[in-house]
Amino acid sequence: PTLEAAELERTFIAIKPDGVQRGLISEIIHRFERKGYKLVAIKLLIPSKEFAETHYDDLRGRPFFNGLCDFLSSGPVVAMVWEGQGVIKYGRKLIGATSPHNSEPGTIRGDLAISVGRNIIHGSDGPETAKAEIALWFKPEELVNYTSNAEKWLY
Ligand code: FUP
Repeated sequence: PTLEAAELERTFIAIKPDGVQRGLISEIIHRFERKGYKLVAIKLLIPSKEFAETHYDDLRGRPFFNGLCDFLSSGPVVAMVWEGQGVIKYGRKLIGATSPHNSEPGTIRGDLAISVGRNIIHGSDGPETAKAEIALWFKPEELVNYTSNAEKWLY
């Protein structure tokens, strides 16, 4: 694909409060960075409970919904947008299965987490979700346009 086309793929990634409090921010960012993806937005914030409920809107009605939203709003979250060829699907691969019981060693959850309710990271599960989550968490002007020198080797 052309550089222009490749640039269009973006995903929303969040390091949840357990990941932040366990000191795993740099470890997680490192894994996306060294793969070759490009960070285009990042901020630290404590989401409100209501915001967490909006983020997880599709899980409303599930038995773990309330606890999940309490957890996401319990402390600082690192919200990010990562860009690159195939970043949505491959980002999920880097993250690993939802339950750390099933996630393979070598994945973020497989290497760093043990419980589904404390699985340290979120990643958009498809193009539509990615678009909606980026729009929910970031204002358009918070997405930074820049060229990284590494791109000429990766695209
Ligand atoms: P994922 O996309 O991998 O984050 O997984 P889901 O969207 O299915 O679930 C969102 C979050 O709900 C998970 F990260 C953890 C939580 N969850 C539970 O606590 N219990 C469950 O049985 C399933 C999900």
